[in-house]
Amino acid sequence: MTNHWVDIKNADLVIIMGGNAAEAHPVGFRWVIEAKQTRGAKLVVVDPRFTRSASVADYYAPIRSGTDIAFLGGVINWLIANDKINWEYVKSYTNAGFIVRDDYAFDDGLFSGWDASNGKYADKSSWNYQLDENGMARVDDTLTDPRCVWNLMKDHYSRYTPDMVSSITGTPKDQFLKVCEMLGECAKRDKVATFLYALGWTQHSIGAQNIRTMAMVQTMLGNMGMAGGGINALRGHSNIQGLTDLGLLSTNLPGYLNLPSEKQTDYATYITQTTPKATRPDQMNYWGNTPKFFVSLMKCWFGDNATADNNWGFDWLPKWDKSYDVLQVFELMKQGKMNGYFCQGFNPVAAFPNKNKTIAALSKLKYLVIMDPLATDTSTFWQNHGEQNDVDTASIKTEVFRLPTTCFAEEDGAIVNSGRWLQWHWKGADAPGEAIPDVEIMAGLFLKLRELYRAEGGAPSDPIMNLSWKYRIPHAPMPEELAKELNGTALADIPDPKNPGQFLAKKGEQVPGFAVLQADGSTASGCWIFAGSWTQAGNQMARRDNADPSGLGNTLGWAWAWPANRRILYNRASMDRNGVPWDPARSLFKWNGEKWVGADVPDFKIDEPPGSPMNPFIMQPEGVARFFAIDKMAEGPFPEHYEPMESPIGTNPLHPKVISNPAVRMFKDDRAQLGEHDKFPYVGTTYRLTEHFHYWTKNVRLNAIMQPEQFVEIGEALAKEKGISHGDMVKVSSMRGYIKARAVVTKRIKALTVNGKTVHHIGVPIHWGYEGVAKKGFIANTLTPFVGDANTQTPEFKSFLVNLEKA
Ligand SMILES: Nc1nc2c(c(=O)[nH]1)N[C@H]1C(S)=C(S)[C@@H](COP(=O)(O)OP(=O)(O)OC[C@H]3O[C@@H](n4cnc5c(=O)[nH]c(N)nc54)[C@H](O)[C@@H]3O)O[C@H]1N2
Ligand SMILES: Nc1nc2c(c(=O)[nH]1)N[C@H]1C(S)=C(S)[C@@H](COP(=O)(O)OP(=O)(O)OC[C@H]3O[C@@H](n4cnc5c(=O)[nH]c(N)nc54)[C@H](O)[C@@H]3O)O[C@H]1N2
Ligand SMILES: [Mo]
Repeated sequence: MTNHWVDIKNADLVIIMGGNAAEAHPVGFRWVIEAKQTRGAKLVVVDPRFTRSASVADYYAPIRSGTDIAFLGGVINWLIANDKINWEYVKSYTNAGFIVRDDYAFDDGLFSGWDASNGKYADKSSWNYQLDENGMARVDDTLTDPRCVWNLMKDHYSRYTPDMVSSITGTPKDQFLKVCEMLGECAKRDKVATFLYALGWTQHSIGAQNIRTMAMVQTMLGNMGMAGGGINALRGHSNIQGLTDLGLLSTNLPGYLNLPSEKQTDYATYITQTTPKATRPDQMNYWGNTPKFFVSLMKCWFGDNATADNNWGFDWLPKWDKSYDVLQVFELMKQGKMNGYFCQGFNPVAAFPNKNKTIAALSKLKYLVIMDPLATDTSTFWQNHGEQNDVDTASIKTEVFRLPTTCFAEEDGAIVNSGRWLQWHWKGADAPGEAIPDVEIMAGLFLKLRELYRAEGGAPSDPIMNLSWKYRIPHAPMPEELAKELNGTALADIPDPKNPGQFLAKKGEQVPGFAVLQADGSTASGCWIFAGSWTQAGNQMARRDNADPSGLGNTLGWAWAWPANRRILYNRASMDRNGVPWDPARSLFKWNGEKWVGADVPDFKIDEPPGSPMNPFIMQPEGVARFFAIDKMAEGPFPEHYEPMESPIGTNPLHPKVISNPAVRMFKDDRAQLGEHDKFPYVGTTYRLTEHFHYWTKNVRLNAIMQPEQFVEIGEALAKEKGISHGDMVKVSSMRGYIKARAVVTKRIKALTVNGKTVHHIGVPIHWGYEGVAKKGFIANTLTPFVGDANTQTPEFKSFLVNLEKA
């Protein structure tokens, strides 16, 4: 979230699109109700299904799954055509006026740089600004240059007319226009909208671009940096925010630093390529500090062994040749290229697409280690469970080890919530039986490996032998020790450059924040964005002061938020260039003559006076929000509507030659397993229910009683056409396999008219399987295709093709 849970109460308009917060985030959803009750905010829900969120909405519009870029691209077109823009914001704080290179082009579904022979965007250099002789981007503040971002954007989305939008999305035109009008109101300075989204947007082959399109709308309206605004990803698992913060994605290091690639063979190349240079004068360009964060990380990991002479241990880091996302890993496993797999708090048989492929892949392993408090469907994948998992046990040689772990309620620690708040918690009970914390299992494994390397040698041993391991009990590092390490310490006295003779931190002290981190090895920090969470003043995450002087809900004394305890990101953009808030009722700061003071921690130099040319989007080298995303995204600088990989219409009304996302990565066998709409005419979409949490609450009798068995939701029109009644058993099949389930015939899913054709959705909740106390069921992911978003590789769980029969 750019903002945070409580801040939702400050919105005038809440759009839930690409999520179902009432069901999946019922506790946080209270702030939506708070906004409705205390300020008369309106709630709009756009979803293929009339959900529990929709049931309390002021306005609901249906949409075909996988077509939100068409919808929001249409919103962009409508906002421009109807002049519903916060112009001063757009001109001051965005790249609207930046001039794009002459060789950038878009034609018939493809952007410039497409290499037809390789089926790739081999060269993205044209997706960039024109630079002057000093390397600064050229800008036309009047927005008249035909090559400026604004005019290219206007042109790009002019194709997204209300009729085209309705034809692609199936949203009736009047309903689409109603949402445009409600959003258009929020171009006013004192009206702010927030978008709440989750998997309904991310689980698509164009997922990341769904989110970009919304960010563009919010930027046009001037809602970024505002209390009650922003783009708000409602995260899933408890602490999944912490997972990405700590760099558990395969090409990341902690704090969103890049892991070096195999092309960056030496430190100088890596650090130069990953440290951006400002592309406009006088900008903060915060990532310019990358060397400080990187060196501090290496000092945390390798301690005294990391020195300037050995480039802080750069050679000990793995270098990636490709992304090792879970799709990639299971593909390699299926190809027999992996011996072992550690499965920690993950139930891939149930959770990952194309269950039959997952089973085939696991069957190729020599060993599988399950670290989990429970028996999962993955831990017994080798058992024949009848029709639900019809495997030949005798032919599977995989040895399975089960290591019982504790769960979060049985240990102390911090959890990072969607609003980036690190909240410390204390264990509620001791773990039963032989369960031990994950950390102890990993520590034990490390110590054993190091012992083996010590005794026997062998390459590559350096990363393990050089790791710093200074915990009081080596086989059981304490959560407190780990938390302090993530914050970081001064390894020498750190002089204060502004006050000679004084120090920002003394040797051995916890650093007060990331501004103190150094690139010369005199500081260590395990995750620079967490610096400030455990300072000399103690554990900031355990703070529980909910005083809220501004009434905006920022409660700066409650827990601690990264970065720097800031609650609303880009908050300098809540004011005009002269420091006047766009909306006095949402004022976050005042300039007191020396610095900014107020209801949040400034996302800006605290002593940079009003009127300065420094822009508020400090993480960008040009300091502004991007409508045009320079050379970053896989499929283009402007989001474009592409059909799901399995399209119910088999064409793209905008450009029939390029139907689906051309930049997706698909493995050969999986492409052969894509279905066509003549055989699989219905849109399958998967989702969760309040009564279950994924695949583990089926072990809990009460949850199992509330939602005992797999069902699928079917609209009345389709049920009638197929002669299916409420409660019948049905078979739902895709190119990957089939499931059997009970039919729930509902008014909540309506047929949509798409490109002149009737399209039906079939809703498939995801929670059952063959383990647990709930009724044994099929695994929903038997149906889903093995393809991910082109940027993130999040699987396309939300839109695929199925057929339906009475069982
Ligand atoms: N009770 C409960 N709560 C949970 C979980 C749980 O298992 N149980 N899981 C947690 C986790 S890990 C996560 S990630 C979150 C997920 O939170 P959500 O994303 O909110 O949950 P989902 O039910 O997967 O799907 C959201 C909605 O997206 C809609 N949708 C599908 N396709 C599209 C589309 O193309 N466009 C639009 N606009 N909408 C679409 C679906 O109809 C569905 O209503 O929930 C978390 N909360
Ligand atoms: N078709 C379809 N598939 C989906 C989705 C969808 O919407 N549609 N959603 C996807 C999403 S967003 C998610 S997040 C995944 C969820 O997929 P998983 O993460 O695989 O699902 P969970 O059942 O939450 O499994 C987590 C496991 O962690 C264990 N666990 C709990 N606490 C601890 C702990 O402290 N330590 C260890 N080691 N284990 C612990 C639990 O017992 C459980 O078995 O499913 C994905 N799959
Ligand atoms: Mo999730």
